[in-house]
Amino acid sequence: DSNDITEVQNYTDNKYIEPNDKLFGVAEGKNIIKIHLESFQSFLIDYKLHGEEVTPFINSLVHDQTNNFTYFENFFHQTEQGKTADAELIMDNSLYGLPQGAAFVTKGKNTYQALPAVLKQNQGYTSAVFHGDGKSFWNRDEIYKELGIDYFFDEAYYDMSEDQVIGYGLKDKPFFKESMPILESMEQPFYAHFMTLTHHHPYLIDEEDATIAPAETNDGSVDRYFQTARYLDESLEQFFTDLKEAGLYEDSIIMLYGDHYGISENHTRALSELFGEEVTPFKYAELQRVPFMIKIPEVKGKGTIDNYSGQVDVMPTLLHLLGIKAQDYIQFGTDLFSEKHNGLVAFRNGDFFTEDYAMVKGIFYDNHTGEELEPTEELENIKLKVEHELSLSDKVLQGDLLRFYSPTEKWEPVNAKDYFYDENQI
Ligand code: GP9
Ligand code: MN
Repeated sequence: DSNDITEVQNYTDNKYIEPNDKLFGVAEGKNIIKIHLESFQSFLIDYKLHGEEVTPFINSLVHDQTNNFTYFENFFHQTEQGKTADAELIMDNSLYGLPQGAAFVTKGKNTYQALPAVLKQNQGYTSAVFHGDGKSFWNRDEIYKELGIDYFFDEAYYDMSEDQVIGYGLKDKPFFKESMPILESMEQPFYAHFMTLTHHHPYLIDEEDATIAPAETNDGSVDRYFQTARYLDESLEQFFTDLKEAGLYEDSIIMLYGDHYGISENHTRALSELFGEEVTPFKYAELQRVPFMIKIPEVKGKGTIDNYSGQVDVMPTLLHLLGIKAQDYIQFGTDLFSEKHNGLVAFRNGDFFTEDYAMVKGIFYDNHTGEELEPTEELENIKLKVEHELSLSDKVLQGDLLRFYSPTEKWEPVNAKDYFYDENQI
């Protein structure tokens, strides 16, 4: 009830961290292009297989300062069973996913105050999701309406001929190619989310699309993981070229993120072989880093930033870049660019990382040496804080508490009935 939302609001209000003055509002009204790198883990960056870079284009975004990207090297995914859907939920709401199942499915009719709606109401943004799969996967065609997403371009908008499809759906290269004319016709400013698919378990790839040899661990999906990552990298390069040609590159915020791990804990034998060291539970937890990269128009890239952070931090960061105070909204994350950014990264199972410590499967570690630590009061307190924060986020979803919250005086609750994805939308 409304007491619960007050408890949550007090918590998030207290956790709120002031923006970095130099960046607050710098990107007001700019187009936002958000690119989902399916199953992409940070260890791929700069990784060399057979002496070759696997993802040379993404590496160049990280290292070539003239690209003006900022790369967060200690950014973690925070997803659970909802996988892609959890990543979407977390990043567009700054809430955690649920401990079991996918909130996208079980809480698909809740009230949300999600980024697409916030951007529309504050600065007149049009929002769209592009994805070469069926619209009902993860219940997207229902929950997107509650999130206030204006357009959803699913497989019905693409040429799904046999040679263009593999695994779950449309291959990434035709996906980006065919998305361009739709993007160009969109009303600006837009918030456009591109969700890739080819680099997805079990990492199937047609011979003509494979430009790097597989790894040689004898674990087929691990071996192919590098080939589909390369294909994704190439598709991204092509997309950036097309964005530049269309005049949509320079003046847009461009954001790339990995949604969750691609190699599960069932494959630690192969991973240990690849890394030449035993992939212990602590090491496996360290591998839950996914990339987060952002380019902001007219702002020089800051290179690589080592702040500990997670997907929950993305929405407050974007709000602040656009000049919207995140404090007005229920947000569990904090602005990545804030000098006092909160570096406690909570995982859905209660484990965590901080700059100095980690808890993995309930055991504490020194994050610098990887050595196990005896429990101390400090560590137990961090653990309790994480539990508390997750439980408050759960209350929001379980009790549908945003029904009782109005972020600003002008806020208009989203009405799912105003959204249609079934007809020809453009
Ligand atoms: C399906 C795609 C994959 O549309 O988003 O979801 P995942 O299996 O990664 O959660
Ligand atoms: Mn996914």
